[in-house]
Amino acid sequence: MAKVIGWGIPKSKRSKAPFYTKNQIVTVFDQVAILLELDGANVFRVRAYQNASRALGQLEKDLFDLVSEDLLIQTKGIGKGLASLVKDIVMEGHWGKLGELYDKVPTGLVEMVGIPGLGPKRARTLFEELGVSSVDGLKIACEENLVAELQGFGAKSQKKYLDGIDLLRRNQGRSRLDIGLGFGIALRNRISKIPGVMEVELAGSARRRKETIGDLDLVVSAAPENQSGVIGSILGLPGIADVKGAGGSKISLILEQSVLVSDSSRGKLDKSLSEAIINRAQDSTIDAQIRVVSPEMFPFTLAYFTGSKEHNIRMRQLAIERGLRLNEFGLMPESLIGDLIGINAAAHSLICKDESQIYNHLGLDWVAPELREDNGEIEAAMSKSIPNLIEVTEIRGALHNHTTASDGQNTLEEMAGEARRLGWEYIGIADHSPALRIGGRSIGVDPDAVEIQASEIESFNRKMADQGDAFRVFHGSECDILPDGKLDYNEDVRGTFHHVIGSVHAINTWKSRDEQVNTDAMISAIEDPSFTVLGHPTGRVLQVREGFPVDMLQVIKRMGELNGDGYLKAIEINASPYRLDLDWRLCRTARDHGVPLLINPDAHSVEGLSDVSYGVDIARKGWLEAKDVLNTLPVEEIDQLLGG
Ligand code: DGT
Ligand code: CA
Ligand code: ZN
Repeated sequence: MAKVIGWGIPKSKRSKAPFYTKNQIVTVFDQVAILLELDGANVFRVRAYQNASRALGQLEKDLFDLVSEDLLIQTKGIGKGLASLVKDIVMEGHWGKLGELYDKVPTGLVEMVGIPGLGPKRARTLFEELGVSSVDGLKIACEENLVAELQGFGAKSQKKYLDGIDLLRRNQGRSRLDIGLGFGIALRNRISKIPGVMEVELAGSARRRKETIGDLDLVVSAAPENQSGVIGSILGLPGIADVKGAGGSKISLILEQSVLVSDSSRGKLDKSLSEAIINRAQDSTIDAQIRVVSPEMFPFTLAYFTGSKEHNIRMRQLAIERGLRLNEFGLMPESLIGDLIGINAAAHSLICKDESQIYNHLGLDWVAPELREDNGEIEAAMSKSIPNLIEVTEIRGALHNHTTASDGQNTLEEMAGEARRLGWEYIGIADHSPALRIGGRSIGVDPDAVEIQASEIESFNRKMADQGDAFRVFHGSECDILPDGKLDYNEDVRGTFHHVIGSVHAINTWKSRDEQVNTDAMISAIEDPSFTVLGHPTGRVLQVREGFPVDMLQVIKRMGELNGDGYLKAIEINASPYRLDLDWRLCRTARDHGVPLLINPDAHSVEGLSDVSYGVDIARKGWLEAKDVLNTLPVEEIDQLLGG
C-alpha cells in the first residue's frame, strides 16, 4: 500500500523492550479493524481488534508490566490470540502478519474511509458493486448517478459523499485548532527546555488562531555558536514520527501524538484541556517547520512566519514607502544594502528587540497575531485604534452547558463544581429540548423534568446563598428551533427559564432548503419573546459538514433592531473546537449592529468547560473586547439581564 498519512506500522525508536507504546498499538489496531472490514473479513475478527483497542486504551496499569508478568490475557476484551500478538509487539517489536494486511488493501479504499460520512462497510460495498477503489473513482461514480441507483444507497447518500469529497479535498492535511494548538504548544514547551534556546514562539496560523491549521511554524532563537547543538537536540525530542528535512537553520518534522503527553500548558485550564486534546488527537499527526535564528533576527523571522501572507504584503509595502526593505531577516534601509540580499543584507538591519519595534518603525502600533489577516488591522494600527482584545481571564461564567438531564456526562453539581474551580461566578445549564432525537429516541428534557431541574437548581442556589457564596446556577434551555421557525416546548414552559438558547438541530432539513426560507424561520424564532441566545448559528461541524444556508447578515440586522427595542437577543460563539460558530469573520458585524456576543463552551462534561479558551481565541480573532462579550459581566449583572 502506498502511504496514507498517519497509516501504517510505526517504526520503533527503541533498541530494547518495550519496543512500542500502548498508544501506538491502539492506533494500529483501530486501523487494522478498518482494513479488515475493507478487505471483507468476518465480523468477529474485526470486532476482536476493535475490542482489544478499546481495552488497551482503557488500561489502568502499565502495558509493559502487564505483558512482562503475562497478565494481559486476564484483561477483559483481549482474547488469547491478540494478547500474544501484543506481547510480541511489546517484547520483540514484531507485528505478525499485520504488515501484509496494510500492503494488501488498496490505498484508495483507505482514503475513501476519510470521506466524512463514509464508513468501511459501505466503502467495501462500493468497491464490490461498482469497482470503485479511490476517492476520485467514487466522485465519478456519484456524478454518473451510479451510487444513487445502488441498492441501499440512494440519492441522499450520493449527495452526502459528493459533499464529503469536497470537504475532504479542502481539509486535506489540516487539523482543527485544538489539535494544532495542542501539538504546537507541547512542542514549544519541549523546545524551550533545551539548553542554549533563548526564545521560542509558535508562528503561522496557530499563532493567528485560525479555526484549522495546515502546518505548525516555530521560530527559535539561539546564539550562532549554539545553533547546531540546539538543532541536534530538537531532532532528538520524543514525539517525532519522521524528519522530512534538516538543512541550515530549517527543520521539517512530522509530529505524532506522543508529543502531547504531559506539557501543554494553558494556565488554569491546563490539565483537563491537555487530556481532552490527547483524547481528540487519536492517531493524528501534524507537520512542523522550525527555524533556528540568531537573537537579532528573531523578531523579524517571527513576524514573517506569523503571517498572514496578506498582512506581510501590506507591511512590506509600508516599508518600501519608507525606503526600507522588510523580510524574515530584518528591516534594512535600501540606501545601505545596494545589491546585497538575504542574510548579507541583514547585517545592515535596523535593530528591533521585539515585534512591536518593527511595527513602530513603520508608523504602526503592535498588532496582535490574531488580527493579522489584512482585515483593517493595518489601518487601525496606523490610527492607534487597535482593539483591547478580550482575555480568557475576563470570562466569569458561561451559559450553554449540558448535564445528565439530557446528553451531558456530568451532573449539575459536578458541572457547577468545575465552574467554581475555574474561578467562574456562575454557570448556565441549557439542556436539550424534547425535539432533539438521536437514534430514534428523544434525548431532551420533557416538561416534567424541566420542573424537577428547576427545583434542583433553586435548592442548589439557596444552599450557595446560605453559605454566603455568590456563585449562581442559571436555568436555561437549549431549545430547538423547529423547521417552521417555532420554538420547542410551549410558551409556559419556556417562560420558566432564565435563558433560552435557540439552536437548529434538524440539519438535514435545513440543508435541503432555500436560504431565504431558513433565514425567515430563524428570524421568526428569534422574535419569540422567550428567545435570548442564538446557539451555534450555522450548525457547521469543522471538517465534517458545512452549515446550512442562511443569510446571517439579515439575521444579525434583525437581532440588532430587537436589541435596540430593549430585548436581549445575543449570539453565541460556540467555543467547541468542532464548531467555532459564529465564525470569527462575522463577530464584528454582530457587534457593529448592536448584538451582544456570548462565548459558550457547549460543554457536555466537566472537561468541556475549558473549551471556552478556543471561543476566546475566536472572539479575539473577531476583534472583540471584553465589553462586547456578555459573559465577562459579573454575576449580578447577568442576573439582572436574565430577569432575576
Ligand atoms: P497554514 O499552515 O496553511 O494553516 O497557514 P499559515 O499562515 O501558517 O501559512 P504557511 O505555513 O504556508 O506559512 C507561514 C507564514 O509564512 C505565512 O502565514 C506567511 C509567511 N509566508 C509564507 N509564504 C509566504 C510568501 O510567499 N510571501 C509572504 N509575504 N509571506 C509568506
Ligand atoms: Ca503554517
Ligand atoms: Zn448544546
